[in-house]
Amino acid sequence: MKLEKIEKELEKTLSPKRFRHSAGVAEMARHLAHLYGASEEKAYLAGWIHDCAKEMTLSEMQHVVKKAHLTFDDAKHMLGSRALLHGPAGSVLAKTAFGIDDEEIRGAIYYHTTGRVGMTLLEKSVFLADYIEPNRDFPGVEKARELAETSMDRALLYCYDQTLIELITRGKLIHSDTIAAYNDMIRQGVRWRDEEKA
Ligand code: DGI
Ligand code: FE
Ligand code: FE
Repeated sequence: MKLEKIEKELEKTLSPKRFRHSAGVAEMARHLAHLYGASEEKAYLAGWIHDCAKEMTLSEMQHVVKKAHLTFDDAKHMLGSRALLHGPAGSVLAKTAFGIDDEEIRGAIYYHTTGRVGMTLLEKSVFLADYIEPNRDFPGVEKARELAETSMDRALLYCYDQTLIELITRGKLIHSDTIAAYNDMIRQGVRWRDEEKA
Protein backbone atom coordinates (compact mmCIF):
# COMPACT_ATOMS: atom_id res chain seq x y z
CA MET A 1 0.00 0.00 0.00
CA LYS A 2 1.30 3.49 -0.86
CA LEU A 3 2.19 5.83 1.98
CA GLU A 4 -0.56 8.26 1.01
CA LYS A 5 -3.16 5.51 1.21
CA ILE A 6 -1.79 4.30 4.55
CA GLU A 7 -2.12 7.82 5.98
CA LYS A 8 -5.69 8.12 4.64
CA GLU A 9 -6.62 4.75 6.12
CA LEU A 10 -5.18 5.71 9.51
CA GLU A 11 -6.99 9.04 9.42
CA LYS A 12 -10.25 7.15 8.92
CA THR A 13 -9.70 4.61 11.70
CA LEU A 14 -7.84 6.53 14.42
CA SER A 15 -9.04 9.37 16.64
CA PRO A 16 -7.65 12.79 15.64
CA LYS A 17 -5.37 12.75 18.68
CA ARG A 18 -3.95 9.30 17.91
CA PHE A 19 -3.55 10.28 14.26
CA ARG A 20 -1.55 13.40 15.20
CA HIS A 21 0.56 11.31 17.57
CA SER A 22 1.27 8.78 14.78
CA ALA A 23 2.33 11.57 12.43
CA GLY A 24 4.64 12.90 15.15
CA VAL A 25 6.16 9.47 15.76
CA ALA A 26 6.74 9.00 12.02
CA GLU A 27 8.63 12.32 11.75
CA MET A 28 10.61 11.79 14.94
CA ALA A 29 11.47 8.16 14.11
CA ARG A 30 12.78 9.33 10.74
CA HIS A 31 14.86 12.02 12.44
CA LEU A 32 16.36 9.50 14.89
CA ALA A 33 16.99 6.98 12.11
CA HIS A 34 18.87 9.71 10.24
CA LEU A 35 20.92 10.62 13.34
CA TYR A 36 21.85 7.04 14.25
CA GLY A 37 21.99 5.29 10.89
CA ALA A 38 18.79 3.24 10.61
CA SER A 39 16.60 3.19 7.51
CA GLU A 40 14.72 6.50 7.45
CA GLU A 41 12.06 5.14 5.16
CA LYS A 42 11.33 2.14 7.37
CA ALA A 43 11.34 4.27 10.52
CA TYR A 44 8.85 6.69 8.95
CA LEU A 45 6.48 3.90 7.93
CA ALA A 46 6.76 2.05 11.25
CA GLY A 47 6.12 5.33 13.07
CA TRP A 48 2.93 5.97 11.13
CA ILE A 49 1.59 2.46 11.65
CA HIS A 50 2.86 1.64 15.18
CA ASP A 51 -0.41 2.42 17.02
CA CYS A 52 -2.83 1.22 14.32
CA ALA A 53 -4.33 -1.32 16.77
CA LYS A 54 -4.28 0.96 19.82
CA GLU A 55 -7.96 1.90 19.74
CA MET A 56 -9.33 -1.61 19.24
CA THR A 57 -11.04 -3.42 22.07
CA LEU A 58 -9.08 -6.14 23.85
CA SER A 59 -11.18 -8.85 22.23
CA GLU A 60 -10.57 -7.38 18.77
CA MET A 61 -6.83 -7.41 19.44
CA GLN A 62 -7.04 -10.99 20.71
CA HIS A 63 -8.89 -11.99 17.57
CA VAL A 64 -6.21 -10.41 15.34
CA VAL A 65 -3.28 -12.17 17.03
CA LYS A 66 -5.09 -15.52 17.31
CA LYS A 67 -5.94 -15.47 13.63
CA ALA A 68 -2.26 -14.90 12.85
CA HIS A 69 -1.29 -17.77 15.22
CA LEU A 70 0.95 -15.54 17.33
CA THR A 71 2.03 -17.19 20.56
CA PHE A 72 3.48 -15.53 23.65
CA ASP A 73 5.78 -16.78 26.41
CA ASP A 74 3.63 -15.01 28.96
CA ALA A 75 0.29 -15.37 27.19
CA LYS A 76 -1.79 -14.56 30.23
CA HIS A 77 -0.16 -11.16 30.73
CA MET A 78 0.09 -10.27 27.04
CA LEU A 79 -3.39 -11.40 26.01
CA GLY A 80 -4.97 -9.70 29.01
CA SER A 81 -3.58 -6.22 28.43
CA ARG A 82 -4.70 -3.67 25.83
CA ALA A 83 -1.62 -1.59 26.71
CA LEU A 84 0.65 -4.48 25.72
CA LEU A 85 -1.27 -6.33 23.03
CA HIS A 86 -1.66 -3.38 20.65
CA GLY A 87 1.99 -3.77 19.60
CA PRO A 88 1.79 -7.41 18.45
CA ALA A 89 -1.73 -6.84 17.04
CA GLY A 90 -0.44 -3.78 15.16
CA SER A 91 2.42 -5.83 13.69
CA VAL A 92 -0.14 -8.29 12.28
CA LEU A 93 -2.34 -5.50 10.88
CA ALA A 94 0.73 -3.90 9.32
CA LYS A 95 0.77 -6.91 7.02
CA THR A 96 -2.88 -7.79 6.64
CA ALA A 97 -4.35 -4.27 6.48
CA PHE A 98 -1.43 -2.19 5.18
CA GLY A 99 0.51 -4.71 3.10
CA ILE A 100 3.82 -4.32 4.97
CA ASP A 101 5.90 -7.44 4.32
CA ASP A 102 9.10 -6.07 5.82
CA GLU A 103 9.96 -8.01 9.01
CA GLU A 104 12.08 -5.19 10.44
CA ILE A 105 9.21 -2.71 10.22
CA ARG A 106 6.85 -5.22 11.78
CA GLY A 107 9.38 -5.94 14.55
CA ALA A 108 9.58 -2.25 15.37
CA ILE A 109 5.78 -2.17 15.69
CA TYR A 110 5.65 -5.41 17.68
CA TYR A 111 8.15 -4.23 20.32
CA HIS A 112 7.30 -0.52 20.45
CA THR A 113 5.68 -0.73 23.90
CA THR A 114 7.73 -3.29 25.85
CA GLY A 115 11.09 -2.99 24.12
CA ARG A 116 13.31 -6.06 24.24
CA VAL A 117 16.93 -7.12 24.72
CA GLY A 118 19.00 -6.36 21.65
CA MET A 119 16.70 -3.95 19.90
CA THR A 120 17.76 -2.96 16.38
CA LEU A 121 18.49 0.68 15.56
CA LEU A 122 15.14 0.80 13.79
CA GLU A 123 13.30 -0.59 16.84
CA LYS A 124 15.08 1.90 19.07
CA SER A 125 14.20 4.79 16.74
CA VAL A 126 10.48 3.97 16.87
CA PHE A 127 10.45 3.20 20.61
CA LEU A 128 12.13 6.50 21.45
CA ALA A 129 10.11 8.51 18.94
CA ASP A 130 6.93 7.19 20.57
CA TYR A 131 8.12 8.67 23.84
CA ILE A 132 9.41 12.06 22.65
CA GLU A 133 7.40 13.05 19.56
CA PRO A 134 6.40 16.76 19.70
CA ASN A 135 2.81 16.17 20.86
CA ARG A 136 3.99 14.39 24.01
CA ASP A 137 3.84 16.52 27.11
CA PHE A 138 4.63 14.99 30.48
CA PRO A 139 7.20 15.52 33.21
CA GLY A 140 10.59 14.34 32.01
CA VAL A 141 9.91 14.45 28.29
CA GLU A 142 12.36 17.35 27.83
CA LYS A 143 15.15 15.32 29.41
CA ALA A 144 14.36 12.39 27.12
CA ARG A 145 14.43 14.73 24.08
CA GLU A 146 17.78 16.16 25.15
CA LEU A 147 19.33 12.71 25.65
CA ALA A 148 17.90 11.44 22.35
CA GLU A 149 19.94 14.01 20.41
CA THR A 150 23.24 12.75 21.80
CA SER A 151 22.88 9.10 22.83
CA MET A 152 20.23 6.67 21.76
CA ASP A 153 21.05 4.19 24.52
CA ARG A 154 21.09 6.73 27.32
CA ALA A 155 17.76 8.08 26.09
CA LEU A 156 16.37 4.57 25.89
CA LEU A 157 17.45 3.73 29.44
CA TYR A 158 15.87 6.98 30.62
CA CYS A 159 12.56 5.93 29.01
CA TYR A 160 12.73 2.50 30.62
CA ASP A 161 13.45 4.11 34.01
CA GLN A 162 10.50 6.49 33.75
CA THR A 163 8.12 3.77 32.55
CA LEU A 164 9.22 1.35 35.28
CA ILE A 165 8.80 4.03 37.95
CA GLU A 166 5.33 4.84 36.62
CA LEU A 167 4.23 1.21 36.46
CA ILE A 168 5.53 0.53 39.97
CA THR A 169 3.87 3.69 41.30
CA ARG A 170 0.57 2.56 39.80
CA GLY A 171 0.96 -1.00 41.10
CA LYS A 172 0.98 -2.50 37.61
CA LEU A 173 2.56 -5.67 36.24
CA ILE A 174 5.81 -5.20 34.32
CA HIS A 175 6.36 -7.24 31.18
CA SER A 176 9.41 -9.53 31.29
CA ASP A 177 10.80 -8.08 28.02
CA THR A 178 10.90 -4.61 29.63
CA ILE A 179 12.70 -5.89 32.73
CA ALA A 180 15.15 -7.92 30.65
CA ALA A 181 15.86 -4.93 28.39
CA TYR A 182 16.45 -2.66 31.39
CA ASN A 183 18.79 -5.21 33.04
CA ASP A 184 20.69 -5.71 29.81
CA MET A 185 21.40 -1.99 29.44
CA ILE A 186 22.52 -1.70 33.05
CA ARG A 187 24.79 -4.71 32.57
CA GLN A 188 26.28 -3.04 29.51
CA GLY A 189 27.14 -0.02 31.64
CA VAL A 190 24.62 2.39 30.10
CA ARG A 191 23.68 5.26 32.45
CA TRP A 192 21.83 8.49 31.76
CA ARG A 193 22.71 10.58 34.82
CA ASP A 194 25.84 12.57 34.01
CA GLU A 195 27.59 11.67 37.26
CA GLU A 196 26.98 7.98 36.56
CA LYS A 197 27.97 7.99 32.92
CA ALA A 198 29.83 4.77 32.26
O1 DGI B 1 0.57 3.51 22.64
P1 DGI B 1 1.19 4.74 23.26
O2 DGI B 1 0.32 5.33 24.34
O3 DGI B 1 1.59 5.76 22.26
O4 DGI B 1 2.55 4.29 23.99
P2 DGI B 1 3.04 2.82 24.33
O5 DGI B 1 2.72 1.87 23.25
O6 DGI B 1 4.50 2.95 24.70
O7 DGI B 1 2.21 2.42 25.60
C1 DGI B 1 2.63 2.93 26.80
C2 DGI B 1 1.80 2.42 27.90
O8 DGI B 1 2.00 1.01 28.10
C3 DGI B 1 2.27 3.12 29.15
O9 DGI B 1 1.14 3.71 29.77
C4 DGI B 1 2.84 2.04 29.97
C5 DGI B 1 2.07 0.83 29.50
N1 DGI B 1 2.65 -0.45 29.89
C6 DGI B 1 1.93 -1.38 30.54
N2 DGI B 1 2.71 -2.43 30.84
C7 DGI B 1 3.94 -2.16 30.36
C8 DGI B 1 3.91 -0.91 29.74
N3 DGI B 1 5.01 -0.38 29.17
C9 DGI B 1 6.17 -1.11 29.21
N4 DGI B 1 7.27 -0.62 28.64
N5 DGI B 1 6.25 -2.33 29.82
C10 DGI B 1 5.16 -2.90 30.42
O10 DGI B 1 5.25 -3.99 30.95
FE1 FE C 1 1.66 2.23 21.40
FE1 FE D 1 2.37 5.47 20.33
